[in-house]
Amino acid sequence: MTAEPRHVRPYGDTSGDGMVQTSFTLPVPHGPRAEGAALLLAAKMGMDPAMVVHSHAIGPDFTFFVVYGSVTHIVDMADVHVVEREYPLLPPGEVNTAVKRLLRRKLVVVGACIGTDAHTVGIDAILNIKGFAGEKGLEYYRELRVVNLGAQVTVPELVKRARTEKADAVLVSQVVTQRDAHILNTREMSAAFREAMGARRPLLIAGGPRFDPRMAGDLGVDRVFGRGTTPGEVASYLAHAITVRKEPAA
Ligand code: B12
Repeated sequence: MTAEPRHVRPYGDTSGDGMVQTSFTLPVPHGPRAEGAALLLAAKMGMDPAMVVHSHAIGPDFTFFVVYGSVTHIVDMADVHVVEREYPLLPPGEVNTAVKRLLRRKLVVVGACIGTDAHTVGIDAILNIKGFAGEKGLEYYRELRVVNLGAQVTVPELVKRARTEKADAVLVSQVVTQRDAHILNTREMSAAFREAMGARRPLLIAGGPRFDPRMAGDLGVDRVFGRGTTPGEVASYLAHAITVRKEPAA
């Protein structure tokens, strides 16, 4: 593998030519004026030159565009700040062994979609035995006990159930992001656990396609998982997190 370059630009036809493609909708009827507006927007976004490679009407008053062009911007890799996985990916057998050794009982996971969110496919992909992307879900792990509460669970209900089940970890999914519902709901959830249980609260994990893993602190949770998360990543995180709690020196 060659060393990472310090400054990068997108690659289209030739290295560093800056070519990108983007799509958006404008509230303008389909036609030449709409295409002109799309190109003006593209120029303001730093695409120069840019061309509309596709446009079509969405009803009488809107137009959808795909615009292709070269961006003038350069990314300095020194300015990139992301959350990188700081724990190893473990196969299910090793997760089970770690849980058994550290807890001497099953680790209890309570999962739910909170608020009005009814998008259960994501949390099911992580929890259900059939799993996701070729990996089995958490229900497959012998040393994990999974309680999946499903959709539209209120925060008080979640806290109550987590207590009853003696949850070690609470996993919430938030897919709808309209009016920042995912952020507000997750903050409400973490505040409720802090108020009800203080330092004895379970691990709090939030997930969904529009979360940024860097948001964990701001949301008051221990970890945030974004789009494309696999069950193995979550199970390995659980093993890592309980190790840190039980054996801080490790
Ligand atoms: C299927 C679907 C539905 C189904 C949901 C069925 C179900 N039982 O889940 C139905 C038809 C019910 C539905 C309804 C609505 N939907 Co919808 N829906 C989708 C769709 C097409 C796919 C979502 C999906 O299943 N993805 C597949 C899963 C596997 O991916 P995922 O959710 O990202 O999950 C992964 C990761 O994010 C992560 N993850 C997710 N949760 C968690 C949790 C934890 C703890 C962890 C660790 C990881 C994790 O792991 C998963 C695996 O990698 C999306 C569009 C899209 N293509 O994404 C719209 C979409 C999410 N829906 C949308 C909307 C607007 C709605 C409605 C409001 C529409 C309406 N006006 O009625 C309603 C809302 C209903 C409600 N009360 O929530 C919007 C949301 C826009 C926004 N900014 O908020 C989207 C993006 C469509 C769009 N482009 O407009 N929807």
